[in-house]
Amino acid sequence: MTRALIVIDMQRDFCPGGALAVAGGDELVAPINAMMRDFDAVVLTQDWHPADHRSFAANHPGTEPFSVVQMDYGPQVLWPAHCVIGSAGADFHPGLDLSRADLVIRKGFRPRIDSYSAFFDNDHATPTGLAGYLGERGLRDVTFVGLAHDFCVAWSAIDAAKLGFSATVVESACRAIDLDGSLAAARQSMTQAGVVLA
Ligand code: VGL
Ligand code: ZN
Repeated sequence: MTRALIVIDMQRDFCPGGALAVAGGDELVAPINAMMRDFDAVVLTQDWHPADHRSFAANHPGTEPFSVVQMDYGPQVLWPAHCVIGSAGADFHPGLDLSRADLVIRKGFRPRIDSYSAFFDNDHATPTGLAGYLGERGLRDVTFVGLAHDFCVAWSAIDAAKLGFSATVVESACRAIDLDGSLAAARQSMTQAGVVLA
């Protein structure tokens, strides 16, 4: 038991028609379902925000979505409200095969801090518990797919590599938001961190 597939944020709000839609996000459902068979374990992440979350532009009067503000943990992009706890938009895409998922990691539920990575909040310090889970199960080789390539997938893969996991991103099974060159920057950061881009 060594290889885990980590499926990042395959939720309605990140797919076409959703509140923070990533172009082509729904195209990933079938290939990701097919990939699940090839791994010893499957973990899903679920972006899961309270309505008053500080990553939402609506909670910073006078700001627009996709602008950047300074938070005490660093710069933060302000997003349209998305993946609100209990809303339909927070559900997984209805086509995603949930039967193979051993674990669902929810993230972003603390109102004052965002959490792109499956491993840590955006302070890079508050853990989600995923590293402990993978470690206890002996899953040292982790492959990332899902949404969005340049935010939650990239931050997760970089943290995995920094934590000593063997980390791969299957780029054909990811789609990007691509805000001001964020995909190119994310790919460079991933490569620098030792993430394999497959
Ligand atoms: C994500 C922005 C805000 C992601 C989540 O899944 O990449 N991006 N929340
Ligand atoms: Zn979010």
